[in-house]
Amino acid sequence: MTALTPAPAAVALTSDLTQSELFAQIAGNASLSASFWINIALAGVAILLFVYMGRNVSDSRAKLIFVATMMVPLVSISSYTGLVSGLTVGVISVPYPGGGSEDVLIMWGRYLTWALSTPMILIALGLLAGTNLTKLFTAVVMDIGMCITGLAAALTTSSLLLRWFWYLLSCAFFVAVLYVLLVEWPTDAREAGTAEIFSTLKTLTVTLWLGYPIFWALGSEGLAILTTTQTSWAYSLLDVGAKYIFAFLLLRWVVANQNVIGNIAGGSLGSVSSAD
Ligand code: RET
Repeated sequence: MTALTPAPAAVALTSDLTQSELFAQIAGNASLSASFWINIALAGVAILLFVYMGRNVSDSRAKLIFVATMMVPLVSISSYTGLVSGLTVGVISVPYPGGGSEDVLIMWGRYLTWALSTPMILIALGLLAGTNLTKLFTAVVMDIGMCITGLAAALTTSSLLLRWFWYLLSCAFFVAVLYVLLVEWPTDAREAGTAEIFSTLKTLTVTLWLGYPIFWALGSEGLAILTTTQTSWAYSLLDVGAKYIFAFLLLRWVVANQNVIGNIAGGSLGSVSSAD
């Protein structure tokens, strides 16, 4: 039983906390915990809803879009379980500009799991736009680059300058993703006959995704204008729109327009539809 009992929440924030102490820190902060639990609950509802919505999908491209989109709440529920259990959070000493440092709770699991969930969002969008393999590959690898360098920014403790250098590198990867989303795929979607829904999802995605680097910069891992709890809520709320609302709008359209999806030629990805 003692192994299951959390350590007292009053333990000070230091970089040598055990997993149970981290768990207790999180459990002791009702608002921070709620920012995690709300996503576990929403991801659970989304998974069940999407399985139900996809019950009659028969077109193979539509099925592939479903699988990619289903992965988003599946990764999310795993990601937030990692955060709430103290497994994927840690305390690091973030250096100050003038020397010295402050111990900050970081949610590094978020960046790690984004490297799995965001490519799924892009694969779903690319399939919807009927893009080719080159552009899909470009968007996905640039996106993974963005997440991993974002993780590096959050974990670097040796130098404040290098933390922000990682941040800039991550932004550079992000610009490539934005280019594909804003310039390449709208043209592809016009040809595929999916321009209208693509445009809605693109606007939702680009707007919400821009919030992540902004809140990183303002948050506890960046300029510390926001507290850890406020930063966590910002990410959690962005997640609600960028994952569940995005996925619902996409899948609802796919179910109703399987004939359009089935007719997408899709450049070098054309075989997706004909391989069945
Ligand atoms: C970081 C910090 C470094 C600079 C940039 C970032 C961008 C993050 C983005 C995250 C999107 C996450 C989503 C998750 C859904 O599961 C890593 C915050 C550019 C765009 C949509």
